[in-house]
Order: sequence, then C-alpha cells, then structure tokens
Amino acid sequence: MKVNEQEPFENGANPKLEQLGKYKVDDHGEFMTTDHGVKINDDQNTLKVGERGPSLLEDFIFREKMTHFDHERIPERIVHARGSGAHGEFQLYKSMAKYTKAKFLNDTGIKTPVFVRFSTVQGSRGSTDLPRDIRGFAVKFYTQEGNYDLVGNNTPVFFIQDAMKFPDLVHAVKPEPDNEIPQAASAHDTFWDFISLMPEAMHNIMWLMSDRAIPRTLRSMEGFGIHTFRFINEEGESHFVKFHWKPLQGVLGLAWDEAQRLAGKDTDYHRRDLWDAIDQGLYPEWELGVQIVKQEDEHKFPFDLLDATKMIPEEMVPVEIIGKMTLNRNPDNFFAETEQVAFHPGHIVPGIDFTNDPLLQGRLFSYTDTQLSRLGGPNFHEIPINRSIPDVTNNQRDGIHRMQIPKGKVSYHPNSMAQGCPFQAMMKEGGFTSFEERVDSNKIRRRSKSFFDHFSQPKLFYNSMTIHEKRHIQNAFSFELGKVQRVPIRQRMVDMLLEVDADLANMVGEHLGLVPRRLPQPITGSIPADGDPAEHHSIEVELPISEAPSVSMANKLPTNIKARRIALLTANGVNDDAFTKTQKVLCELGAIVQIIAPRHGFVTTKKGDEYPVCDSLLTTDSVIFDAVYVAGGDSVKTLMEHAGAIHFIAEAYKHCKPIAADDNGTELLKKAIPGLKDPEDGIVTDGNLEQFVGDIILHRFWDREMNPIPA
Ligand code: HDE
Repeated sequence: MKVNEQEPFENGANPKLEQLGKYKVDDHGEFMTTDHGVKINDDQNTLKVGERGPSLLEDFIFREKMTHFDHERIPERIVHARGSGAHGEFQLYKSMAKYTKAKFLNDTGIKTPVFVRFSTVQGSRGSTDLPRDIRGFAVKFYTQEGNYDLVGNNTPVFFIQDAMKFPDLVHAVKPEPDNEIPQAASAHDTFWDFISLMPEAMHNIMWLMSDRAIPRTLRSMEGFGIHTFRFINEEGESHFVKFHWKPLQGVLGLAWDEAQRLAGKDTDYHRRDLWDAIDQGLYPEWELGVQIVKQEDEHKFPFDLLDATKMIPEEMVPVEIIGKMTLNRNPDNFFAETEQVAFHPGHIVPGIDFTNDPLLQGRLFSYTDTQLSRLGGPNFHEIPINRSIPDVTNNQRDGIHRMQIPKGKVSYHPNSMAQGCPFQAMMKEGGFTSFEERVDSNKIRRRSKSFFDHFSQPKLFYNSMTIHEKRHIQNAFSFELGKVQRVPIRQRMVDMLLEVDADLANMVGEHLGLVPRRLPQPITGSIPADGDPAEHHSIEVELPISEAPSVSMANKLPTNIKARRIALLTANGVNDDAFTKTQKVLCELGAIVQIIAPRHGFVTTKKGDEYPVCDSLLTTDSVIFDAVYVAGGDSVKTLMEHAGAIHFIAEAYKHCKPIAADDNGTELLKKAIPGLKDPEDGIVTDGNLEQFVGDIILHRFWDREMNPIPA
C-alpha cells in the first residue's frame, strides 16, 4: 500500500513517526564504521611515519572524520534562528466542511501528526531564550493531502504591511552591523530609528512592549496565523479565516527583571521547560480557533482584512474553537529535525488558500528562497522531517543531494511513453486548484489608503490593558528607549506614543527627560521618492469597540497548575507532615515540585526519612520557579542563616510570585521580605494548600511592584 492511502493514526500508529523511524539510526551494539561502511580499528590516532613523525595524507579515516566535522554547520535562519521543536498530533473537534474541503479539517475521526517549532526572532542560534521579542509559532501538519504549514507568531499582528520592508525591519532589529551589538535585543538605536519613522509598526510594537514578548514558557503563549487566509469548500465558496492557537496552560508572562536574570541563570530556560514537560508526560496542549468572515463582509470592517498590522478583535468576530493540538514527543535529534525543518506559508492543501495581503504575498517567495541557501538546494523536501506523508511523484529531477531514485526515461509531461504518468489530479480526485478571484486593475507600486490607519488598534490594545499591564508597557518603553543613544530618535518615539495615549507618552517622556510633542498629523512610513507627504497622512478610524478584553493576558489565566514549577525550599530537620503533604498535593495536581536545599545529596526529615535534593541554592535560583513553599522545622534555622535562601525568597517576592510557609517557615519569610503584611495577597503563612494552589493559578501578584523591595 502506498503511504498516501494510509489513514493517519491507523491502528494507533502516527504515520509521520513511522516514516521518520525508517531513517533513525541506533548504534547500540554496533561496530564503528567509516561513512562508507568499513569497520574502524583505531579511532584514537592518526596515521604517522613513526610514533613521533608527521601525519600522512593517505589517512582516509582521519580525513573523512575531519572533513565531515568541518562541514557540520549550515547557515542559521536569517530570522527565527533560535528555536525549539516538538512532535505531536492534532485532533479535530468538529467538522469545518461547511467552510473548507481540507480533509484534516473535515473528519473528526482523523488525527493529524504535527511538528511544531517555537522561536525567537532577533537572536542567533545560540542566543538566550529570554529576550523581549516576538516568538515564532510554526506548525507543520502532515495531512493525508500533503503538508500544511501554519507559520505564525505569538502576536496577532505584524510590524509592517508590505513585504518590501521586511529586509529593512530585520536589518534594523538585528545587532548593529559595525560591532554586532546587541545580541537578541531590540533596545538599540537602529531598531528604534526605523520604528520611529514607521507608524504602521505601532500596533505590533505595543504587543512587543507588553508581557506577551516575555512569555513565562513556550507552553503559555497564544499563537496567531496573523494574515487573513481563505477557506474554500467543496462548492468552491470562499470564506476569510484567521487562525488562533489558545494554550490550555493559560497565557503567562515573566517580570522583565526576571527575564533578564533568567537569561543568565538558564539561557535555555524555554527550551528546557518544553523538553522537560514533554519528557515528564505533562503534554502541552493548544486549541485551534478560527475567525470566519463571509466573502461579502470583506469591506464591513473599519480596517482592511489584507493589512497584517490589524487584528479582528475577538469581540467583533468570535473565535470558534475547532480542535486541539497536543505536543507529546521530543525530537530524537535537534539538527536533523528542529534545525532542518523547513516551514513555508505557501505549503497549503486543497481547501485553504491565500489572500492578497501584500505581506503574505512576499512571504510566499521568501521561504523557499531562504531554504535554498540554508539547506543547500532544491531537494530539502526530501529531508525526513520535511517529507509529506503522501508519496511525492512529479517530474522535478536532480539537484544537489537527491534521495529519490526515479525510474524510467520520462521526466516530462505530457508524455505518451509513460502513459501520461504521473497524472494530473482532477479536483474531485484532490487536485489543488487556486481560488478564482477577479482582479482587474492597473499595475501600480502603491499602498492602499485603507492601510493608513496606524493608531486605532494600538489605542484599543492599550485601553484594554489592566493597570499592571499598562505599567509594564510604560516600563518596557522606558527601558528600550533609555538604551537608545540618540535623543532625536527617543523624541520621535515619545511623540509617536502621544498618538496612542497621552499618559503613556508622558510617563515614558518623564523617564527619558523629554516632553512629548503633538506633531502635525503623522505621516505613514514608506513614501516613494516623488510621493506627496500630504497624500500620506495617517488616518484614524472609529472602531465599534473601545476595549477588547481578549487581548489582556490577565483574562487568560489557566484553570490549573499543571506543569508549574514549585520550589520546596528546605534543609535537614524539616517537619515530615507538611513537607510530604505539600509534595503529594501539588504533584497530584500535575505541578513539578523540586526540593531545593543548601547543598546537593539528600535532606533528612525530622523523623529521619531521606529525600533527594533536586538542586542546591548554588545551582538554581527563584527565577526558575513559579512559586515557593517553606515547610517548618529545624530546617528553617539553617535557611535563616543562609544568604542564598533569604535571597531566594526576596527575589520570588520581588517578582510577585506566590509564596507559602507553615509553622516557623514564616520566620524566614519575615526575615527575607521587609515590611511583609499580614495577611498579604499571594502569601500563605499557615500552610493552607488550597489557598496556595489558588495563588499559583493566579500566577503573579503584580500590585507588589508598587512597593518594591531590594533583591
Ligand atoms: Fe517569517 N521568515 N517572514 N514571518 N517566519 C522566516 O524562513 C519572512 C513573517 C515566521 O521555525 C524565514 O525558514 C518575510 C510573519 C516564523 O523555521 C524567512 C516576511 C510571520 C518563522 C522569513 C516574514 C512570520 C519565520 C527565515 C514578511 C508570522 C520561523 C528562515 C514579508 C505570521 C519558522 C525561514 C521556523 C521564518 C521571511 C514575516 C513567521 C527569511 C519575507 C508575518 C514563525 O524566509
């Protein structure tokens, strides 16, 4: 049977994993060989003339080993170079046949294998997981009808409207070209210089300055397809569609100070967290949601559906949840899978199609083009992680690293010598046809005026934030612009902020020692050389809503504590009851509980039981955890005298985390937290686990930022 006749997950087997299995190598119990299969006798020494003499060129074993090593690296992705991948599956909840003929969105009996790659945008492959940055959220669905890639981000909008500006955006945000500083950071002159001249970026900039851009984990981010796509049904009817991924783990962020510390304490924090969660069976899950807009409603919105700097607020078009993705398997090999996977928004299947969004249109060119230099040639679809489940049969031939061995003389169509094979597929046989859209216009190089509203949605976003979220945005702008050296750039940004919100502009201006100025009507960014600035005034439209609660992370907390990391800070002599009960209760709820003690080895409880220590106060830090518990006992005396333990609590408090203690454990809290109130939100002093669990669900107690303590 051909693979494409197989039902995905027939007999419970994931067909993509089965396919990958054919390429996996297990050298356990095997002899070492050369790349050409010859057994190697000595892998320690080069071939020489005498023990102390020169090495010989004829040493084919050494040359082969060294040559391969010399060529181990491939160019990293120009953007999204740092990423983490995982395998999983997608289960449809309800058929979308009314809107799309895509089979994986029609049949709820089908599970579709997926491979996901999360990424940061700015930094290089070895950079930290924790910059303030947009995160990539790319999903490859290995469907029965071929690969479908949903290559999105963790924000619903993008910085620019037209693909022509993408190289400029990326050049501006990447490390500055003379000294390659700073790595993985937007807080520098070139980025803000560009942004201050591109009002269209303001909406995504607001998201970038919010806690969305410092996610607590990759598991706690939403994902968005950003562009408007099309669903096409069996009748050939089109509906517009926007895609959303909603994490069942909730949407959670870090404190900015915490993100910066984490970047040093565990630069791989996000990658490790994802890996560990999957490894421990705490599989992260996202529901797939769609916003559907009828073809005839295209122009009913005060913004253009083709403009990628605009979202459709969920309050205007609700998100319909249609299925769930579960990530349940770590890759076997980072390079072979996560590095070599090649995503492309142009990988679509029948039932899904593009729109004329000029950003999307440009992406359709870029992604294949970039793989040609990154993966070395046109056969990257044959790399195991990129192979579709259906067999690939066409007349494309040759090129570097060809794996297939096509038989016969015929590599053209039409032909008679191969009876016309491979055949074209009719629509009813699953052949892809493009949506027939009437386009009748002049050939022009111009931006549509319907794209000229740059501030309504940033305003909506800011208005929808809670007080602490607004404070974080003000602080983020103050930090980023504070790192900018050139004052005119700072001033232009503060002026631009005045178009979004006066309070925001004033707060940031005050931090920078600048007064925001109301400019004559701001002009859009990219004006052609002979364009008239008067023709490029940005416009402001009236949105039917003044707030969109759905964009606030505060409204997206999880309902459970699954895979949250809890530190059980302790030492020898801890009371048994509270210590064991806390572990049991939290573990049963799916939390990851780790015993942290002054040193590695074991802690001995009062009754003499021994528990292995996960990490010592020397090798871990509060920023790794979501919450801390201090059980009472003689252990507390040791901790009270340990500067690391006091810092651990103080830092957790500073980052607004839930902290709990029982018995004399509260003494440690009082020592570490000057001015601790009783009672205080997010602090449990009587070992009440129910309350502690409730606090962990709430994640952070941001009001504490108003009375910061040194830590
Ligand atoms: Fe990308 N983008 N992009 N992008 N993008 C790449 O492709 C590009 C855009 C996104 O984990 C590159 O294989 C252009 C929007 C993700 O492998 C490159 C434009 C969105 C990833 C490229 C955009 C994205 C990429 C670099 C504007 C969200 C990582 C390496 C016209 C909807 C995929 C590669 C992975 C990667 C080009 C804008 C998401 C150079 C030209 C909008 C998640 O081809």
